[in-house]
Amino acid sequence: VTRLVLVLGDQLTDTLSALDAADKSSDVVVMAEVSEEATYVQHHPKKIAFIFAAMRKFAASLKDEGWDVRYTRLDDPENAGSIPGELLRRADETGATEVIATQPGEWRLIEALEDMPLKLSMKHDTRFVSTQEEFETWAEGRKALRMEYFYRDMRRKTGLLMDGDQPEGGKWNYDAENRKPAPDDIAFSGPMQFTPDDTVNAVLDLVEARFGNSFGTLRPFHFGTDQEQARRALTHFITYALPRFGDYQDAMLNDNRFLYHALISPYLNVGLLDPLEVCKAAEEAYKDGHAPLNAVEGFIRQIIGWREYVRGIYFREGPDYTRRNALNHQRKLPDFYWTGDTDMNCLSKAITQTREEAYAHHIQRLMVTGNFALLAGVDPHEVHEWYLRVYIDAFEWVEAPNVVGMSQFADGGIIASKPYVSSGAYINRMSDYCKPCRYKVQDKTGKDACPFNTLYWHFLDRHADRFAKNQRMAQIYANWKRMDQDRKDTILSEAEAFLDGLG
Ligand code: FAD
Ligand code: DLZ
Ligand code: SF4
Repeated sequence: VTRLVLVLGDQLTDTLSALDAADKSSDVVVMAEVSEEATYVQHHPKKIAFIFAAMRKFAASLKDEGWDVRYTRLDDPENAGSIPGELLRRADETGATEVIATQPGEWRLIEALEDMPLKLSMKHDTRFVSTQEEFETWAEGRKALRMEYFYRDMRRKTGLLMDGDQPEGGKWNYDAENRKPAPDDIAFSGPMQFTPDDTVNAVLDLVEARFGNSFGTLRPFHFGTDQEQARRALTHFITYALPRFGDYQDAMLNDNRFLYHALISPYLNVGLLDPLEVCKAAEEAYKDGHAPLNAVEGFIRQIIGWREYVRGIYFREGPDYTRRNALNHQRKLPDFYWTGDTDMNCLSKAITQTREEAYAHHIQRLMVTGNFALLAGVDPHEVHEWYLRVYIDAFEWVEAPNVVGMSQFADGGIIASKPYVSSGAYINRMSDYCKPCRYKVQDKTGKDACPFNTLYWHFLDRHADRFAKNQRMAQIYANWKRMDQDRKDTILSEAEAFLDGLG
């Protein structure tokens, strides 16, 4: 009997568990470009184009391998408009009554599949280093779920950068060596770019016609869209950027959008690159003497540490995670998140770049757009939707813990042990954004004062009940306490006036 094998737009891996469990000679692969997935949030057009183009190429490669693939294009007149709708249509067409699927990376879609009137065989997603079971075992009974300890277990499990049972170089984590401010000269021309081929061009036309009015610039489009291109992008990064990735991981520059970052998260997240393959290639560069330990350890930590850890948290915390709001923040997301139209240069630069590239690196996301939203008290659900929409690598399992947990502290401190907030001084130290800014980062009050400076204290003051007891924030609260009352009043009233101006 024929069964349907579902392959989603972020499951483009030939060793996918659903494909492994299927029989090429009798089962039918179902892939579909559907409006429900393309519009449940209004994604950046580059993100939709990337996924559709990669889906089309992956479907073609499955056909070449002998699979019977039923692929539905967005503009197909028969298109049922949703993943369950397409599965039901294909079930009618083939007589199948059973669907084999790999667990989707979002609760919404897991629930939609479970609600279908077809027998469902849901397989674990095996494209990760850790299993959910392993994560739950690790988390069980712990007071705090700190990434660092989970990461060490993943190092032991994979053997990456291990010297027997000890970490290579004697330390698990070289983060302290990864915080250099941006240098004047960046000796990396940026991530590998690919010229659109016929498949990509056809998708670009479709996306322009259907989603051209969404936030985000579609062309030029340079992302790779198949496994071979993704691997070339990885090799390019390892050869030219990895050696300096560690040093400048947290730096930001007006005139350089990528610094030494890999831009491989889109490829990893849709399955064109395998996390272990990526880490082994980086480890090899260390063993060959091509890249130093702080760079390679920092890079591997992001992938087998953070990436695996946030996934564990997403599935452990359940479907209501994106509605958490521990700090009770209610402000609407300021309009300038959609236009970049603000005098705050750091925000304007990060948002404009996001609109044009569908990409910003970690510190821009955390310490510029995320930091501002948190200081200003924006509703974390609105912040979550913004991130899910605008970044090419945004899928809920990875986006939500980073935004709701790490960046907005809306989960009450499951991921972050203290809120990621800073005044303008941090941004000034790590970037050259402040030089051309209309605000003065050195001014703490007054009409030219950097808004981050007043908002920082406003945040700490309004949440003192929660954070003043936090050991890691004691020094900051002691400074606030020592400040004379007039100065405090000025700071707080200027912050209020600024917030009122946000609407
Ligand atoms: P590099 O800096 O070169 O890092 C290498 C790889 O490490 C990345 O490709 C990524 O796979 C992994 N990685 C690094 N940090 C993280 C992290 N915190 N969580 C998970 N993986 C990580 N990453 C996403 O993949 N999707 C998201 O939607 C996403 N949203 C984010 C939202 C916020 C507020 C923050 C602070 C971070 C978010 N991240 C997200 C993590 C990180 O910013 C991106 O993975 C990274 O910027 C991708 O660019 P890169 O490939 O150049 O990364
Ligand atoms: C993000 C996305 C988009 C834009 N479009 C599709 C689509 O048309 N068909 C599809 O199978 N998947 C798409 N995806 C990816 C899914 O939204 C993703 O699988 C879920 O959000 C779970 O991570
Ligand atoms: Fe951003 Fe303040 Fe620096 Fe301007 S002065 S770029 S607002 S941190």
